[in-house]
Amino acid sequence: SDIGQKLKGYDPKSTVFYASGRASLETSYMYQLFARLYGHNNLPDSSNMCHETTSVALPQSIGTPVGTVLLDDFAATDCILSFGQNVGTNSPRLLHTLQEVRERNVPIVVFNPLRERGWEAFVNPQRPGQMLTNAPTQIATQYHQPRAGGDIAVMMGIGKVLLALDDEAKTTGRARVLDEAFIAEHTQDFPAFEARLRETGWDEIVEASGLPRAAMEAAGATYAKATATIAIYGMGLTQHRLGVDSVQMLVNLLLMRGQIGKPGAGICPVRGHSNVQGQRTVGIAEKVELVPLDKLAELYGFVPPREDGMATVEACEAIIAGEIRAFIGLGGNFVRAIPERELMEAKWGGIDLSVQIATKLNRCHLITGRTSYLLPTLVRSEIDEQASGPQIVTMEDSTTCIHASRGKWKPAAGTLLSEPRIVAELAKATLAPNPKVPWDDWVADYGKVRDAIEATYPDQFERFNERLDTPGGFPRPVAARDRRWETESGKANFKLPKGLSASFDDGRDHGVLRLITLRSNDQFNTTVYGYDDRLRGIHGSRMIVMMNRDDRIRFGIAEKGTARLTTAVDDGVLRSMGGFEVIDYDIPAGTCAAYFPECNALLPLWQFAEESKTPAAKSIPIRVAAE
Ligand SMILES: Nc1nc2c(c(=O)[nH]1)N[C@H]1C(S)=C(S)[C@@H](COP(=O)(O)OP(=O)(O)OC[C@H]3O[C@@H](n4cnc5c(=O)[nH]c(N)nc54)[C@H](O)[C@@H]3O)O[C@H]1N2
Ligand SMILES: Nc1nc2c(c(=O)[nH]1)N[C@H]1C(S)=C(S)[C@@H](COP(=O)(O)OP(=O)(O)OC[C@H]3O[C@@H](n4cnc5c(=O)[nH]c(N)nc54)[C@H](O)[C@@H]3O)O[C@H]1N2
Ligand SMILES: [Mo]
Repeated sequence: SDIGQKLKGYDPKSTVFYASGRASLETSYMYQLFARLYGHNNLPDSSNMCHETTSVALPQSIGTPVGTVLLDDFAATDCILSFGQNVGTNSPRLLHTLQEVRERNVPIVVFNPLRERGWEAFVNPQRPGQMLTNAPTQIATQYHQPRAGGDIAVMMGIGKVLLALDDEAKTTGRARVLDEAFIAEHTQDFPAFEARLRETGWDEIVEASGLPRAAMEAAGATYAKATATIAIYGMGLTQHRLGVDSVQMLVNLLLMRGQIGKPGAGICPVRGHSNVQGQRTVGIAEKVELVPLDKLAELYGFVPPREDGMATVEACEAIIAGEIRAFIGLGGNFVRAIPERELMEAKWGGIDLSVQIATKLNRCHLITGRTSYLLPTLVRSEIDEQASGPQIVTMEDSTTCIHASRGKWKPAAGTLLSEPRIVAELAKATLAPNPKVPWDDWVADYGKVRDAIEATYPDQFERFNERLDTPGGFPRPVAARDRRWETESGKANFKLPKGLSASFDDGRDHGVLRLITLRSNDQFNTTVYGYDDRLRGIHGSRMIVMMNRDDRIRFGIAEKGTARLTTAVDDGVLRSMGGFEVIDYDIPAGTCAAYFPECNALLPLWQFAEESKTPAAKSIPIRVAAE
């Protein structure tokens, strides 16, 4: 109630309600409604730092903010292309699916600057036979190592290869490589895209991609033979200056061959948090166009705020400017996950009220506002007992399937409140009573929240409560899957990339490297469990820079020597960290890699993807000096 008292005293627009991607659909729905009843759309979430690029790119291209692939499609595919995703470390369950795909001898073509072990060989711990013989499944059948931010060029190269093979097929009368019928019926702007492919020279492509032409020819030839192709991608595409263009280029490649909206094919962004996609689906979004505000107004009898709220980068800017009075974090570790760590930590004290709803202590909880609350909550595996009995919560996965989850364990403490309960109590303490918003009934029976979600999104959540127990979850409808394109043109759009390099413009300054920040298997985002990166063979420390040997020698650093990294931008701010051990790694010259979140002090807040504002964490311009 103290929190409610304080919130009542602020201008709602000077407060921020952050969400990490874990809260259930039920909690998320209640949380966004709380924010709007209170009077703002400042609902940044972790996806602003993650797949926001996807949420901007895909609607322009194919009219949906989410991927089009279902798990079943993997059983029907005969080719997989993967860009900028590290399956072994970050999505080991998908590795099991890929193992099955490989057992059908399907080619998997991987593009990643680093040689990631998880893509190379996999021994399935759930298959005792394989553990005994120790004969790993080879996952990637082709492995190409472009420079960081080189993917647009790579995909231009592959597109050129497809055109050349198609020209050849036309003259020899062999089967066409392009799906002409699909292009004519379903797409727009192919001629402009084709012209761009033809006029872009191989020299530029080789230079910007960091790959030899033969690599793109090999990948293109494999893709040209396939009948059903899935394109997988992760942070290696989304976290770049031209991240949106990179994702759209991948869609272009699929459209050329009609690979969207048929079994075994499609675009597959691999998400991180368990419900990060679902939170968006039920209204945690700062952009009002993504939210059915009229429906909320009608259901709950209020006037929702109509102007866009702050996403993560804008929230950081406002905190730096001292404009934010209160910050509520529904999970997550905001201060550690965002760029510009030094300045953000220093400015956090200017926030009057800081509230964290969390299952685990994290560093963010030690950095406090003038008044701070840490509200511990149940974790999903714990039994959530409410007035109507034990409760179920739901989530949406990367393939738009809705899953139910029931807690199994006795809660860590009898006094722990559930997330929906905490959100309801905060809302009740802050807002004037509104008989149309039955917070207590919702908490007593989460099924009633699901009814409210269904009432708000009738097309998406038809018969929500009835379908909870569908094995494998039930899919939300995605129009592009049925080749319905909810774009302005009513077609799928070929989009022209703004440049060949997705990274910053380095003006060919060979003193500046592109620093990729990435994860190890022994961490979940900002929670670091241990200092071993088993899959990369790195042990005992995370203050490591993985560097090409020639670069290391060029910078005069001894083998396993120490170095200082300094961000190479002229904005008057010194961002510099020492004490990194430099190790020789299989990575292209000009690109190096180190761990997130340790390196976030090096990432300028204004270095983000155009349009989506996803921080460009996959190429920080840095200079390296021996220490
Ligand atoms: N164990 C574990 N699992 C996790 C997480 C975790 O922290 N730990 N985090 C979760 C979350 S929130 C997310 S979003 C996902 C993230 O999963 P991923 O999308 O796999 O993210 P990253 O580990 O950041 O690494 C991306 C990969 O892209 C490569 N890469 C970097 N730059 C480029 C580039 O320019 N081009 C190409 N082609 N590749 C590039 C890197 O070498 C790396 O292998 O994982 C989720 N799963
Ligand atoms: N440099 C750099 N920066 C990055 C990235 C990068 O690759 N490089 N990746 C970005 C990405 S992809 C992401 S998603 C963000 C991650 O940003 P966040 O989502 O903010 O960070 P997490 O570490 O996932 O948050 C974990 C905390 O959430 C709480 N928590 C866990 N489960 C629950 C739950 O069920 N309920 C509640 N209430 N709390 C819970 C715990 O207290 C835990 O400490 O970081 C981004 N930042
Ligand atoms: Mo993420």
